[in-house]
Amino acid sequence: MCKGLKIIYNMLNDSFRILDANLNRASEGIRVIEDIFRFIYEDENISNELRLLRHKIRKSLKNFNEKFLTKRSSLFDVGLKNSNKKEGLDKKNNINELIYANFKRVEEALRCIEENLKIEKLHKLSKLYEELRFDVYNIEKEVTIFKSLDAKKKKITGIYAISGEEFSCMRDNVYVAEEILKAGVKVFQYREKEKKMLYKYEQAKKIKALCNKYDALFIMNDDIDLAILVGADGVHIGQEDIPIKEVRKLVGDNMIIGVSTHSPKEADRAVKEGADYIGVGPIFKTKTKKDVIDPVGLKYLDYVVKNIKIPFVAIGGIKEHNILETKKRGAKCFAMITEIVGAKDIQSKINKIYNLLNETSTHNVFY
Ligand code: 3NM
Repeated sequence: MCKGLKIIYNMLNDSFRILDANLNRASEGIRVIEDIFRFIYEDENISNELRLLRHKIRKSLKNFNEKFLTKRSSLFDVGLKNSNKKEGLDKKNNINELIYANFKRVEEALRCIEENLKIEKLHKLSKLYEELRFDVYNIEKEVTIFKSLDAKKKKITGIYAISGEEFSCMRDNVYVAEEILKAGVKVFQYREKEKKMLYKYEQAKKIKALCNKYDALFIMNDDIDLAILVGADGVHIGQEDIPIKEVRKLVGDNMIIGVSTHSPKEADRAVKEGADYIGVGPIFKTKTKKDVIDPVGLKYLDYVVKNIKIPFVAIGGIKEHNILETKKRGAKCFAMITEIVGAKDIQSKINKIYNLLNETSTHNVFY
């Protein structure tokens, strides 16, 4: 068909060419995000939600497939010329940009379908597309929360420092925290069991600001109210604290939740209940925790390395002289109180530990 005839032919034809283009646009856009969550983040929930949505979209208009194909006219698409002209403008620099752009593409496509179905008097289908568009808005929010938690979880590596003013050789927690952060530690947990609330609140606020300055995570032990007040990145709870799902209700979607565990059963339960990471200990003997059980040793760590798929932190009696034993067994994150806060020169203690960890790695995995 010559070009002139083609134009007239298309003008005489309804919205089916638009519907066809946007159907492809929507499902291809979903596929891009779906594959990122399937193959990069390996997240079963989000990739499956996207897969189901893609199928729903394809299925909803499948009766029109033949009509779509007869109206398709890709070679005469004036948009293709324009798209080829703006070479470079469509660059994506990272996965986040790719995800963002494709969500917008999908939302726009669904709106186009919704509006054009109205012209075709397919009102029921149009309503369905409105619903699908809202489903996408919702998945987009889930994805944003997922990425924010994922970025936090990725920082659970190397040294995980915990406060303990009574072991800090008369130094205040805020001073100790800054020494730790200056040395490059990326996770700091504020843990003070005996201190008054106001004292903890004041210190936590200052240390949270320091964590922001040094780009580190600030985790609050036990006190969910303080965690919320100071805008902590996470909260860490024990076996006898309120259940994870209730904590989640209080702290919202954006905080990671860590749970102390001491046995395979506790680890499995914490994962099932939605913990973002677990503490695994006590690996060695420790006097720091008042109500702590006898060391569970490296055997429990072996179980976790083999069976637990969320980040975990080895804890309890970890020192410069025994940290490599835990590392050899597969731990990647090491929590310490006394070894660090009790060191005369905190920065040099941390440097020595990082050197040890890095010397025994094929590349610098730790700061
Ligand atoms: N939790 P240190 S052991 C806070 O096994 C804490 O869950 C533990 O202190 C657990 O590094 C522990 O001084 C104390 O031994 C860790």
